[in-house]
Amino acid sequence: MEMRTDSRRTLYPAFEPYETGHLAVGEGHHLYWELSGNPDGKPVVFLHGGPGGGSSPDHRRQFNPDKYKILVFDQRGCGKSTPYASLEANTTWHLVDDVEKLREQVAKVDRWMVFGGSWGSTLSLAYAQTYPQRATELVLRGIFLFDQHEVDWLYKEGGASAIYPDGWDEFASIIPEEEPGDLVAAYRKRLTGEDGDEQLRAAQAWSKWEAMTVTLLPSEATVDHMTSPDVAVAIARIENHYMAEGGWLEEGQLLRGAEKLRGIPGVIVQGRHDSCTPPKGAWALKKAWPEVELNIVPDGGHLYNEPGILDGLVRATDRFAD
Ligand code: STX
Repeated sequence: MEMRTDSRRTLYPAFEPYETGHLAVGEGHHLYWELSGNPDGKPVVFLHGGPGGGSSPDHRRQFNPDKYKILVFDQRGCGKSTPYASLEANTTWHLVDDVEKLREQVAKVDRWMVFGGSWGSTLSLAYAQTYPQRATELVLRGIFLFDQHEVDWLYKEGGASAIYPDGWDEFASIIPEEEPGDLVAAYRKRLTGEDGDEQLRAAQAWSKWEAMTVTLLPSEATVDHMTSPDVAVAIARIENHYMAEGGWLEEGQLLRGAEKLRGIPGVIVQGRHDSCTPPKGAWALKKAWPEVELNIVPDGGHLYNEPGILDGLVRATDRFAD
C-alpha cells in the first residue's frame, strides 16, 4: 500500500451528545451510554478497547455527525458505568449481549455498523459472529483475536518486551522473581487483593506497560492518562481478568467464526508497527475473511488517534456513510 502522509483525515470538530443515560443490563451493572450526531442518521456502535479502557469524548469524532447516529458506551466496570472496575458477571459474552440490549433499548434500530479497535475489535467480531444479521458493516483497528500468541506477546518475555525492554523491566519489577506462576497470575493476586495501596500500585504498573506499547512514538499524555488512578484501576483489573481467562474464547474461535461474516462489508486499519497487537492477527483474519479490506498503515502504531490510523478510520466511516 502506498504511504499517504499529506492531506490526512483527522477527527471531526468536537460535538456533544444529544442524549445520555445509564442502562441496567443485569447483575447490578449500569452502563453509561450517549447518543450523538444525527438522530435520523446511519446507526453505528462504538466499542472501546482494553478491556477496561472506557470511552472518551474524542471517540465519537471518528464519525461524521451529520450522517451518523452514534452510540458510544462504557463497557461493564469502565468509565462512568457502575459498579466501577467490577469483575462480577464481566465476560465477553455478557458484553456481547449488552450490545444487543443497547441496540434494542437505547439506539432502537434493527441493524448498525459495528466499529471497534483493539479489544474493541475482539468484541466487534464476537458480537457480529453471534448476531450477524445485526451488523451492516464492520470497521476494525488493531486486530486482537485473543489467541494465546497475542496474550503471550504482551505478557511473556520475547514479544513486546523485545521492543520495550526498559518498560518490561519496570512492569516485571514489582513481582519478586522467585514468585511462582506467570506475570498475569502474579498481577491478578495483587489487583484482586484486599490491600488498596498494593492494588493501585499494581494497576498503575500494569497500565503503564500497556501505555508504552500503544503509541508508535512516546506519548506522555497517553501514559499520564492511563496511569491516573481513576483510569488505571479499571484498565488493569478488567484487562487482567480477561487475559487470565483467555477472554472466554476458544483458541482460533474468532478466525473460525469469520465464515459467519460472509457478505458483511468490512475494513481493517492496522498499524505496521503496532507493538500492542502486531499485524499477524489482522493478516490471519484477512485470510479467513477474504472480502475484508485490510489497510496496513506503514507508519502506524496501535492507537486510533495516530495520524495514519485515524486517516484510515475516518476514510472508512465516510465511505460507508452514504
Ligand atoms: N489490549 C489492547 C487494547 O484493547 C490487548 C487496548 N490497549 N490500550 C487500550 O486498549 C486503551 C488505550 C483503550 C486502554
